[in-house]
Amino acid sequence: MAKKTKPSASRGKQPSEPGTTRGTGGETHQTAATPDQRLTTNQGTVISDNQNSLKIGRRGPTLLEDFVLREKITHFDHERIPERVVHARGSGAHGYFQVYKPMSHLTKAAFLQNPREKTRVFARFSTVAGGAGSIDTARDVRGFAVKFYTSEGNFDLVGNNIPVFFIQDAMKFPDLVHAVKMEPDRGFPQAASAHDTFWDFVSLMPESMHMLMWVMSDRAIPRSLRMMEGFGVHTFRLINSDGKAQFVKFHWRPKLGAASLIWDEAVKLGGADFDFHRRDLWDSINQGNFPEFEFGLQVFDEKTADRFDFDVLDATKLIPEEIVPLQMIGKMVLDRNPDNFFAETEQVAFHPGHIVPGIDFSNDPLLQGRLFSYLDTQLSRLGSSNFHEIPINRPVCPMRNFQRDGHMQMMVPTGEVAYEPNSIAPTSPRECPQTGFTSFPQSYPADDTPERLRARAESFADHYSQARLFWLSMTDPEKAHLIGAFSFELGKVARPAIRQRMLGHLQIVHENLAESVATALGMNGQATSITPQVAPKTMKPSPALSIIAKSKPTLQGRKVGVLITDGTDAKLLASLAKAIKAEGAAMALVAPTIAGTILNDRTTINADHALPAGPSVLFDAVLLAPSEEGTETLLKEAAAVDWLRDAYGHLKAIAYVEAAAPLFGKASIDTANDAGITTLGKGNAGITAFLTAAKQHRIWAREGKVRPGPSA
Ligand code: HDE
Repeated sequence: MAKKTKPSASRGKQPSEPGTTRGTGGETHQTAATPDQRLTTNQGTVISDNQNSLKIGRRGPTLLEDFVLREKITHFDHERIPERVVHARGSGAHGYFQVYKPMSHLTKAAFLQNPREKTRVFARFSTVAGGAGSIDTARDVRGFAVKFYTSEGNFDLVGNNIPVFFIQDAMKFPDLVHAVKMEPDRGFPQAASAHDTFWDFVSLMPESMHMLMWVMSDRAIPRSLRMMEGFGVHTFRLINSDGKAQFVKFHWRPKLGAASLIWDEAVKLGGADFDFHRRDLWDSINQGNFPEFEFGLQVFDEKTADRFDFDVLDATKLIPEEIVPLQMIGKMVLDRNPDNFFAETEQVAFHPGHIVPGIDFSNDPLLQGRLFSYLDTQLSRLGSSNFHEIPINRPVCPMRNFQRDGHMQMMVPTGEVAYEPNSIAPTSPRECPQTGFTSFPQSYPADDTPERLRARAESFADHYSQARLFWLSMTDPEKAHLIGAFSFELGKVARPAIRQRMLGHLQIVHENLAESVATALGMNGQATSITPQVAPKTMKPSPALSIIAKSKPTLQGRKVGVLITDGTDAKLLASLAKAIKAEGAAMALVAPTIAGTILNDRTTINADHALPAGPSVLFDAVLLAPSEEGTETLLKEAAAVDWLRDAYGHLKAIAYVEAAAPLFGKASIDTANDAGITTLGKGNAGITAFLTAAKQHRIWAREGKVRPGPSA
């Protein structure tokens, strides 16, 4: 039965926004103020009503004829493209790269010659295991991919924040990824290596041991994408204009220093702010605090490579900086957020095979496999061999050849010639032996057998020496975190045999590590006996591998959270804001309500977070500045007690006004003998003491009090 509705008299009434009216069903209509603002279909036809489909009568069926609706829904239905098989969750930023001085002695690559030239870049940071919608703070390797739009073509340095990898041969990559991803029958766990299939696989792959040390270390839970190192991982070549080639390892070093989360903090951040890293990168660029990374090289010749007791073609090995020092040759500054996440961050197509003259590959069998995989993957993700025409992928230098047609061809080539050699288009593209890319004329190794075979070089067989080197190079807190991480992850493994096998490997890496993990699991004496192919050597520790040993006191790029209530001292807040800003850090206010906190001078301010939405995990250091009455309320509030308790447990610098003292009792925190807990009296001395403590990043001496697990 048709129900009659009167055309409403209300259209044009109750506008809540300029240009806003209500339709007959009460729906909101916003109309264009200028011709330029008019909404159109993809064919440019101006749309009169974007709220209602075309029907017969107001309550009748929708017409197939409604091309506006059909176009809109069809486009929507096809909005998703396949996410990346790995590295699906990523955050990108535009920026530039600048070399410090000409590098012509090492390479003829044009973008490494002129210190005055800024080469545009697009960087994408990612987690590896989780899907596109997974959390940022998972324990995982981070992708660190940079596309340099150079005057000689795009150069993609597709690296990670860890200098080594799980496997030595591309043949094993699908197995590794299948093992770490969600188990295929149940579809979980998401973005986590703490499950049976991952540990089953790696415990059968001794070559993974070195990488496992890194992914169980603090490196796998970075504090910020702006605070992690980056590595090209493989050995590459640099070639100068005389044809002289040297080996090279590429490195990135963050200007803010490398820093990590505490595992419990990472877990809680997963709930408090799913997008913790993405938001941090976005906000810092938006605020003009541009993330900066120095670009470094480890350059060595073949003779030096031959002297190492590991193979430089093996991606599970690194070259200690103490043996081949890093030379910093330039910097990357990320100064612009993407305009559109999908068009840029999602569609950017990295490929280690995007290379320019002056740089070349090595025979690393992992790299060789990658040279196939990335092009192939772009075809399935972006759906066309014309993916290089998408704006984010387009080179900025001239690009011309005879490739034609294909899905979504964006270019309109002219002329009758699409081949060469040709005689009828003498100005059409031709090859150039002088400036064109020529592969390094590597001679075949004299000591190898020139037969076709499937085999692994014996020089790849030492799987434990560098894992031990990593352990020995860590500070005590880092060792404790490694024990904690192995214990956590293996504790999630249901099958005892897998845990026992891993304990067997850890015993070869270092007995202290193995014993501590076994104790934490309650499995002392249960390690499977494993005989290594090559007995590990004890190498000289490399302090460069430790984050904590290299950490410098600074608050730059960090965030201080201040808990306030009605009656908080306005003068104190003003002095704090000034002092924190002077350190290059940011201050965020947390209050029981987001709006309307009345300070002791009767001014009203708005907080950045309401207490339930602003847990202390969001901050690097915290300060409690409630009034006495405010403290009375906070004492009854679990979120306030957790705020303090978590900051303490996460080893943060904490300062408080005297009125807040009862909160420490409620949180069972002993304020005595803790260099990270300071009081704020009158004057600035308290603020200075707090900031000095906060610049240490973490109060490591406290850790034994809050996590007295098996010690290293
Ligand atoms: Fe990747 N990797 N990978 N990978 N990888 C991909 O390419 C692959 C490896 C890395 O932000 C995929 O476009 C194989 C090492 C980063 O878009 C895929 C092997 C390193 C990114 C692929 C490796 C990396 C990827 C998935 C072993 C550190 C994200 C989607 C032979 C040096 C780039 C895509 C971005 C992405 C294959 C090993 C880094 C499937 C076969 C080692 C940073 O092509």
